[in-house]
Amino acid sequence: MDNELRKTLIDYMNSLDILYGFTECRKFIELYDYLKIKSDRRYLTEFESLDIEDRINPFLYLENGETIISIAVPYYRENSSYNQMFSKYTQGEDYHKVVLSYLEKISHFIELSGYEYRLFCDTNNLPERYIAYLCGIGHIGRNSMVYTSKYGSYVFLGEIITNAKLSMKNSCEYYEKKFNDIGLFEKCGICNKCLHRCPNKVLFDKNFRCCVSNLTQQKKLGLHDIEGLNGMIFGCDICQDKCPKNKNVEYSSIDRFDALEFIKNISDEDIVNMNNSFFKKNFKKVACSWRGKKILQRNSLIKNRYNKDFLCRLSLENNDELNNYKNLFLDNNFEE
Ligand code: B12
Ligand code: SF4
Ligand code: SF4
Repeated sequence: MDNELRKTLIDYMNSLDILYGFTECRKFIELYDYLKIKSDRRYLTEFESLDIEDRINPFLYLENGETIISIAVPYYRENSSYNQMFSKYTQGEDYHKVVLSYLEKISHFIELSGYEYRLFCDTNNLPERYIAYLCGIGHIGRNSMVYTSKYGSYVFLGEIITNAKLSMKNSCEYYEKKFNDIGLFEKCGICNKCLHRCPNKVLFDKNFRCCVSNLTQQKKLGLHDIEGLNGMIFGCDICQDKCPKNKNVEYSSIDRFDALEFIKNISDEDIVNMNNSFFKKNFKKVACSWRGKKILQRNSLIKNRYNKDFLCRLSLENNDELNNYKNLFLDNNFEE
């Protein structure tokens, strides 16, 4: 074990308002059956790889990996819930950039010590929540979120895989047990609030294809999905906001996550009518732009599907897809 580097990293990470932990780099074999069952039941969202090896094998990312460092970056700011149509995580600066900037600062010390490393946040197939849990960052709730005791579940996750030895090794039995323990949801106790408050009742069998967050990000929606958006433009926070474990948690000290001015005041009409330059100037800074302008406009239109005045005011001549939705909603067959 490189104790000196470990100490340097711990000292440095303690100076940042984030949480962190270390686990050995290994194949997460204990996840195989869980992921296979999900795949067989066709419960995978389009954001998950069909290749299980890709999801459980960190050596595909760094062949000689020894350690994974997981970090949890808190994002809940006092003004995070400004705009109820957008999930809290999309109202400030794009978290991919923010988390990456922390990972880069931390990995600087690894580089100085002559080791190799790879950085990840979200845009990878590794099980980031499971890794955070193994690193001791927190527990996993019945809503599948990683909960920290300081910031609740309002944290983003990021990882560094390195060939520096910074963590202890454990047996297969240890990991089997760690994985099976998740399913006991000991920290949740008898609570099952999130299961019942989830608008689409996703959490009973964890088919996240019907999750509002997933639906708002779909390029194509079926008619039956329209109600499933639950009036949201992007993301969903209900299972976190209703959770008692998120009461009285600390706010994040990272002001980069403050809700941006444009999103605080934007109206549904502004969204449907926005042009490319408005989208690029504003939405490109936040995390809900990655699927493009059209899905935000469509979701805003769907939110207002029973508001005939709103629909009639819109001029969507140059946009066939939105126009089709508008005509569908104005059709008498589409009544509340
Ligand atoms: C695909 C994806 C989604 C999909 C599917 C979500 C899902 N729950 O699977 C959709 C689009 C719906 C989604 C939504 C959201 N997401 Co998302 N998403 C991902 C992504 C890219 C992959 C997740 C994945 O592999 N899911 C598949 C399942 C199998 O894995 P899992 O949830 O990690 O589950 C593990 C444990 O929870 C545990 N487990 C759970 N239940 C049980 C039950 C039993 C019996 C057992 C034994 C184990 C067990 O085992 C699993 C093993 O990996 C990750 C980034 C990444 N690479 O990990 C981000 C990630 C999970 N998302 C994140 C966030 C913030 C969200 C949202 C809150 C965004 C929002 N506000 O709208 C919601 C939350 C919805 C929810 N309640 O989970 C964060 C989570 C941070 C945290 N504190 O947990 C991540 C880690 C991104 C990041 N880098 O910060 N997301
Ligand atoms: S994010 Fe919303 S739709 Fe998805 S599981 Fe949580 S409450 Fe349900
Ligand atoms: S609402 Fe209750 S069951 Fe759901 S994650 Fe929070 S404590 Fe657990």
